[in-house]
Amino acid sequence: MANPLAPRIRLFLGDITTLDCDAIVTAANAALRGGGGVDGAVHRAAGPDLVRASMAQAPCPAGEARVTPGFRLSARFVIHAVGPIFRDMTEDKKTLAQTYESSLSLAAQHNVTSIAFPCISTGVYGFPADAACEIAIDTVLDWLRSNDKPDVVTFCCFSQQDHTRYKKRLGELGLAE
Ligand code: AR6
Repeated sequence: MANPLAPRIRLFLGDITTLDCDAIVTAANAALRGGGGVDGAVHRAAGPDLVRASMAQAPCPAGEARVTPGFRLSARFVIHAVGPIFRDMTEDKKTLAQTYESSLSLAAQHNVTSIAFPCISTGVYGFPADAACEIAIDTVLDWLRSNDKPDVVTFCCFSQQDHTRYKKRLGELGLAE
């Protein structure tokens, strides 16, 4: 059965920096100084102004997010979201959900129309991918049920495995494309 939120959810496989979204989220560290993984790709694509703008807003504890311009990216904004370094499922689940909520809240404050999320914390931060997928989708859906902005949320998966995982979960919720 189709989910009424279906028009507001997209799934993409590939590099988040290529997306034509109003805001893209990067999986940052607390110092907001750039790094590897998706953060490395975002900083390379945005150019050196990004690290100056992000570090000026550090530190950013896990569960929180900060916003900067997108500089050379086509995205108007980059949202620097710091997920938990995985240690304990009960605690870190809450922090990961807060990371998504903080990003969505900042996006709404900036009237963002479309936003793309990578799979936060599932790379070097080691969060188990199945649980992270469930938290990401559930938190975004909860937000969209009670907020008009952002209009559209894209889950950006970089691996085929993540894409399959998200597609399955979204399909179970009547949200597959
Ligand atoms: N586009 C979309 N997703 C990507 C891309 C890309 N270009 N490149 C990698 N991913 P990670 P974390 C996926 O390690 O676990 C950085 O050094 C990747 O496949 O980037 O939150 C930061 O500065 C994975 O699914 O982020 C922090 O120090 C997901 O992005 C630390 O890593 C997240 O993996 C944050 O660790």
